[in-house]
Amino acid sequence: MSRGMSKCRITNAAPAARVSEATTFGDYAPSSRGSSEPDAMDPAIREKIKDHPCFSREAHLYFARMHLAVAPACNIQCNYCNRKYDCANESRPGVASHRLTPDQALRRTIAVANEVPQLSVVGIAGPGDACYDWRKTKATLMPIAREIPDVKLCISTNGLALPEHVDELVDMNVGHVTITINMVDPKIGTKIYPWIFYDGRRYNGIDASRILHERQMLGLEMLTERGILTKVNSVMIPGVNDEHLIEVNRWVKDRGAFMHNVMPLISEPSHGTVYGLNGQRCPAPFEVNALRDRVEGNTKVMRHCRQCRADAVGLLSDDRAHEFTISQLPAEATYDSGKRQAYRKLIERERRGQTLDARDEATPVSAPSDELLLIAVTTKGGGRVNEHFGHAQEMQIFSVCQKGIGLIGHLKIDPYCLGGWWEKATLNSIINALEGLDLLICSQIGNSPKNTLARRGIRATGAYGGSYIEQAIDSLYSAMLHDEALAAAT
Ligand code: CLF
Ligand code: SF4
Repeated sequence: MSRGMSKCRITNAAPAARVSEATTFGDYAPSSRGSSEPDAMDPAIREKIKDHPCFSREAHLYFARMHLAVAPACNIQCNYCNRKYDCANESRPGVASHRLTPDQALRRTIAVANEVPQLSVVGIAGPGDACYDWRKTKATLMPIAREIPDVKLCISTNGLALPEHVDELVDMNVGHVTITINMVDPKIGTKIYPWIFYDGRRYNGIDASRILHERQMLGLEMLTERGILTKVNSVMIPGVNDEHLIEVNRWVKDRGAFMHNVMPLISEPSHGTVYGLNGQRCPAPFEVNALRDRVEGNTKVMRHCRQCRADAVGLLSDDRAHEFTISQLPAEATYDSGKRQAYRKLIERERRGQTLDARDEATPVSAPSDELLLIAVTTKGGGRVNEHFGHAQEMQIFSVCQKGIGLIGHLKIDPYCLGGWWEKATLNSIINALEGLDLLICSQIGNSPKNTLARRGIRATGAYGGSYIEQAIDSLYSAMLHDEALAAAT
């Protein structure tokens, strides 16, 4: 606890934030989100989110989604999008997806459902717009609903073509919809959207943004009326809509949005987007985090988004898309629910005794201190400390103070331990990326990296392997306050 209110930097959801890009921590103002009492949640909503990895932070520890890249066409132009890449609203630019036919999509879904026990949600998130490319979206979701009735269906859309499909979404039992809403003021929209294609013609400038805005609000209201759970994604574009997203949050909350996901703009010249070519800067991780703090409370705020690709498969932290490419799919497959049902029973036992609400909110800690620490945790999922430092591909970053424990974001890294030998340069990059953190909790760590981290002021411990993450943090934090854990942490 030596550094007390550390000046720490938060990395958050920067999708390509490999440590080699010198992601660091700093300028973090302690979050006010550590409410000690979880919101009372409507049991019907709790039921809807309990196994959706995006709508519940807790569920993302256990459950996986898969995306089907069946909808390449789009009806608007965003200045952060280059059509040779996936839809930047729901995917990581620069990663091309396999475009699937509805038939291939069904075979892929059956293959994944048979092999990935965590699968709970099938979504269509581009590569264009699921509602505009409606014929393919519908032709994909209907047979999946028929053949695999125990998966949840989800789509993501820019909202322009949403209103005319809301009733069909209800009929198809699509329970979760994400709308990307970046503005509620069409003047600001003109800086984001050069044109839209609507009702058989192209609109430019303020007319385009006004129509888009009206359709987005109408679509959101219609979904709310019909009981479909909605999440709003907003791309934070510094100097364009960053402050304005507070207003966006108010509008979408008033229209029933369950969750708001403020995502950082991804913009590099090599992507060939308008913003990339114009030098539009991306928000720093601490800016994203500060904005999320400001909208927290009005709606639930998503902090665990990975801005995943349009063909992603698996836990949000463990993309397995490469195992299910078109060439690997069996010509025919029959759905077998065995693995998934066995896994669900296991997870129900695992979750017993822990309330979903409590783990979705900050967990109050017992320590009587207002000092704040930043902690990196290595995990393979399941909410536990269960990954070796050398094998980790991602670290989850938590803050802990008297108010509670809060997930801040994640840091993507390359594993430095490769089958018995070390990649020294990779290890150094990881250690550099952890600059500003106070603690590292992992299932195991060698003496050499542990000592190197200690020299950089980061105490590392492998003493909590197998524990639940929040319990490990709570124990360590409390023990440190009482000066009892120094031996374990050094
Ligand atoms: Fe896919 Fe989106 Fe449904 Fe999730 S993703 S369509 S709501 S099932 Fe999730 Fe991926 Fe973030 Fe999207 S982590 S980009 S929020
Ligand atoms: Fe690109 Fe998606 Fe915007 Fe369409 S909605 S222009 S695919 S980012």
